[in-house]
Amino acid sequence: MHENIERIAVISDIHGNLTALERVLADCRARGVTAIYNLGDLAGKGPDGPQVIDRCREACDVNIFGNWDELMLREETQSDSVQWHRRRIGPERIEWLRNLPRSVDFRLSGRNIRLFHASAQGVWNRVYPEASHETKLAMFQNTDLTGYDHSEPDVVGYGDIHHAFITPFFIPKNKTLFNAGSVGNPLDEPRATYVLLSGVRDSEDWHHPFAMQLIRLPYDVDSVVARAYALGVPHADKLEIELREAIYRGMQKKKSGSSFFCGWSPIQHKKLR
Ligand SMILES: [Mn+2]
Repeated sequence: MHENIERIAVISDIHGNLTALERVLADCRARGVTAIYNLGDLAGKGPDGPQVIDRCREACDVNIFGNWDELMLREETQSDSVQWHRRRIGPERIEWLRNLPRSVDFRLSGRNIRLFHASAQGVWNRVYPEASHETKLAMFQNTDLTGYDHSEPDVVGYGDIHHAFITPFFIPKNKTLFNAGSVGNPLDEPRATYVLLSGVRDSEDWHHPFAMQLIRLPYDVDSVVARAYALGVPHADKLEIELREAIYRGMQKKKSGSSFFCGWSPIQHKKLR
């Protein structure tokens, strides 16, 4: 066992779910996590945006700007739902969101690691798990969003799609793309999800230990759903199905009465996550 191993939690897409965030932070403490990187979308959708922002400011070493963070900046938005979340967050937190970094780079066991919200092209450029190899390779390029100060990364991590994966490429074999999933609004399975990286910080040596791990945590969904209805969160009924069943709201179809039907199709995930 190398003595300088750091454990870095990569979390994303908390979306106002403080209960799920606290579950993840407790797990980080239990695992001896040494740094937490948050890839954005702190508020929106869930009930506790202000509390989540305040908690992340204190608990996360880095917070990165996501597409919902960009929505929170829009004073003139026509969306009642976005306005509801903006009002709750208030101007001081909105200014803090505005100034968050768009991308971050660091070294771990000889690898260049890069983290951003959605892609190297921008917070509204979404890359799905079934995207082409060419699209996935573009995630490793230096762009205006990532800046040009660092060499191109070996490992890229992102959030945005609420669907976790870790994919070491076949060609080129020294690249790995991963998605941290979503802490507070997971749409792959209804558990708070994050990725844990471990390795030696600032090391240039590829032979140092390196690991990537996907972590899924059950949490108290009932209390979050109850709070969403009590506060009058917009589209609380759709949020409930997302939290309980990991079915994205754009894919929920109402049948007779209150039962819902889901068909999974990549063509359908076009709306805001
Ligand atoms: Mn999101």
